[in-house]
Amino acid sequence: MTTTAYRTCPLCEATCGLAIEVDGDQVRRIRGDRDDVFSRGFICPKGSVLQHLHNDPDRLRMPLVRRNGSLIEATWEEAFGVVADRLQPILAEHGHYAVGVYLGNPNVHNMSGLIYNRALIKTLRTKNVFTASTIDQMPKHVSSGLVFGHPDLIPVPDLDRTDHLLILGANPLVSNGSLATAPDWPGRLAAIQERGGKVVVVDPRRTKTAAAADEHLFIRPGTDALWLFALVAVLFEQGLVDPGRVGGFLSGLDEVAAAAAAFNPERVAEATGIDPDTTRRVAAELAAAKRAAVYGRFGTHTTEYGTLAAWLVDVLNILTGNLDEPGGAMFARPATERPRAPRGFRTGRWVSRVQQLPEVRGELPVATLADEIETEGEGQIRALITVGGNPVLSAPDAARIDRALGSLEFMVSIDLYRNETTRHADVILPAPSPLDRSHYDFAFTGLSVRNVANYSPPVLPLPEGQADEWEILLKLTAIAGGMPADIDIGPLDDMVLATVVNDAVSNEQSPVHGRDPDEIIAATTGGRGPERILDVLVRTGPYGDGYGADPDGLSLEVLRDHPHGVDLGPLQPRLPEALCTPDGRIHLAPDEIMADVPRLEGLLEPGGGMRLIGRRDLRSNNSWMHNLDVLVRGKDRCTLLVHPDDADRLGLADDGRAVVASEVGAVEVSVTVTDDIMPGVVSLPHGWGHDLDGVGLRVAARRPGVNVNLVSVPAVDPLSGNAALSGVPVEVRPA
Ligand SMILES: Nc1nc2c(c(=O)[nH]1)N[C@H]1C(S)=C(S)[C@@H](COP(=O)(O)OP(=O)(O)OC[C@H]3O[C@@H](n4cnc5c(=O)[nH]c(N)nc54)[C@H](O)[C@@H]3O)O[C@H]1N2
Ligand SMILES: Nc1nc2c(c(=O)[nH]1)N[C@H]1C(S)=C(S)[C@@H](COP(=O)(O)OP(=O)(O)OC[C@H]3O[C@@H](n4cnc5c(=O)[nH]c(N)nc54)[C@H](O)[C@@H]3O)O[C@H]1N2
Ligand code: SF4
Ligand SMILES: [Mo]
Repeated sequence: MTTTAYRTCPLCEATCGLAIEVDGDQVRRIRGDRDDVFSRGFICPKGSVLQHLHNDPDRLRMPLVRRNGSLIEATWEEAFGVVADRLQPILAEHGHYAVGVYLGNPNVHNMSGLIYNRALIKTLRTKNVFTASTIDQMPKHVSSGLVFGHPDLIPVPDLDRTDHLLILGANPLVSNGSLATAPDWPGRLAAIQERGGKVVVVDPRRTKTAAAADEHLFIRPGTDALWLFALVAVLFEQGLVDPGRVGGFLSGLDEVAAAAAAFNPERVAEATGIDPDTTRRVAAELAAAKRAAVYGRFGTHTTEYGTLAAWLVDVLNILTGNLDEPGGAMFARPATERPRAPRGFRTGRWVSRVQQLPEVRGELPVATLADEIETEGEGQIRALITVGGNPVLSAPDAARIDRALGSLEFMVSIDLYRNETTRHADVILPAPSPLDRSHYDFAFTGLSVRNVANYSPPVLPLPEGQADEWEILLKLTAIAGGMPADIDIGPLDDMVLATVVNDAVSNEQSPVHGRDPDEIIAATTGGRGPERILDVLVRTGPYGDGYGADPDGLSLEVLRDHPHGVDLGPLQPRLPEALCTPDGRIHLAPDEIMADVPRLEGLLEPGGGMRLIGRRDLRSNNSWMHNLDVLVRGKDRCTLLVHPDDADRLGLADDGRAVVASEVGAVEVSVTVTDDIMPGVVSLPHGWGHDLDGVGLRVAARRPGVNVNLVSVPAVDPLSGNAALSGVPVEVRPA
């Protein structure tokens, strides 16, 4: 008998609802869920083939343990036993910092990761915590932290009500969006145009999004901060600054005006490649639009000036009166939001040992992970725990990371695969398939262009003997805390729950403030694991039932009764109440950021030479999904895009071979000559390079592609520690 299960897709930030036809333990078909309150049937090629991931014979179903150099299948008991035997002596002898942690991107798409990684890190008490955030969006957290007081107060473009959208460094028609959760970007952007609005895209490549937009401007990679500053300068110069309602709680306007004056459109033209008249017109159109939003993403953030650019996007939204207004840039209000104290935000509470790079949100830059493993001395990383990630393909100077991981005394990974990174592990603990676990988007409901809440139970039961990911994480937590490997983790999970409940009852702004924690725990549903924590978070959240306070409010039970999600309506203005700065004001000109502005002067002198940027493909997802034949078949997608003028000058031919070399490494690739890319810039996608020894990805190995991060340099944005993956200086020559 075929039944239909409803499940939010966990692969990317769009959070599409899937309708999954199941027959026994077999998935027959996956379609977009037309009744999903947010995605309304939208789906991309990846979501529709999740069953291929589920059925992939290379996906790990048993733990692997290294014996005599090879990774071989073992029981869970054996695997956890090895972890305890190897990890505990390292902790005892070398202390907490000797164990590092790397958390990959899939953790933010996973309830277990989002709740239980914290317990592991707290128990380890290591400062050597690295996540995919510092090869991605960390600059936005820093600018939001400094301007609004909390790193998660990230404004999103109100796509469904705006009349004018200026997009920089994002290609949502392919990526399906990031830091702006919206299933069906293609439909939502087309709707802006249909209602008479305008979409402008600024990108060194004519992407699918750029091609669909009303206007596309080529920009020299890495120079967004200069150009955004020029827009700010025009607004002040032309008297177009009008912050509107937020002007009542805004500081720093004069400092920004003074700083912007140095970056007028004429001065930045050569470096950015955008002529002054165009810059002035774009600024004027932005100011004139009734409801406008500026949105900057991956390409804007992953440069050495990422925080400045992230900040300037918010500055523009504020100066044009579009912050916190319908149709502008607004703040989501997720159903699991916790009350936040107005404590403000700071970074650098500790620094990395080798390069002295500041911690941000308790994390150090992935770009310095290899330094911390390879440099001897007190605090050196000797053991590493990786959870769902692949730094050997995703982090800069990948060859060095690969070497460094090979030199560790001990490594344990939780992953679906023996990938380029986990092949270095001594123990790999298999995470369940996405169809075997439940789902709720704690992270992306906070970045959503509409407030929704959507819980999905597992589509298929966890196979006999497979541990759920939260159980694996709690077991590692117990081992990190010095407990024996065979310990019952139940009581530990009860402690995790108790912490969440105690936080709620002790918070004055919580609807359960002052209530008896035991009474709350007794009334909580969901069983052990993340569900009951979700129940507490939703019920004590802004739309919750408050355990009786609002009988019509949300709870896990209500979410279970709504398999297509609960629509909580369009975004609402949230300022000044939501601000977390100690003085309750928006800090338009934070000291840390103003002190970084002079560094931009160095960017005004355009250096010669070629610049390397990345690109995404609809059928890829970072370094994974390349093992699914349905997604990778067809022509090679890991090719170097080169402009015809550059091809002529450099002696490169379409379909010919080229070498791309940087300070740290070189790769050889096939060339695609196209005028979709601007002169002086070449593009290569990331996540490829599956031809390394010991990788258990047989389909991917047949079309390995090359690892672009063998060429990416480990330079960082100093304020956020984020890697400068976009605009890498390279030399390109015929192979
Ligand atoms: N299909 C698919 N979807 C994905 C992913 C995937 O791998 N495949 N990955 C997911 C993840 S983890 C993320 S973070 C999101 C990212 O999603 P997006 O933020 O949309 O990122 P990209 O698609 O990489 O688009 C970045 C754009 O920036 C441009 N660019 C490069 N340098 C510069 C610059 O200096 N200035 C400007 N203005 N533009 C520049 C590039 O040409 C590119 O078009 O995508 C997610 N969705
Ligand atoms: N040059 C360049 N480099 C980039 C980028 C770029 O555009 N250009 N993009 C960057 C970005 S935005 C990101 S987010 C990073 C991503 O970098 P990472 O997070 O390091 O790598 P991913 O490819 O996302 O990790 C995929 C691994 O997670 C595993 N996995 C999937 N689901 C689960 C799960 O539920 N549990 C567990 N335990 N494991 C799971 C998969 O099996 C796979 O092996 O790469 C960055 N690197
Ligand atoms: S757009 Fe993202 S969330 Fe939607 S189906 Fe595709 S991968 Fe899944
Ligand atoms: Mo990402």
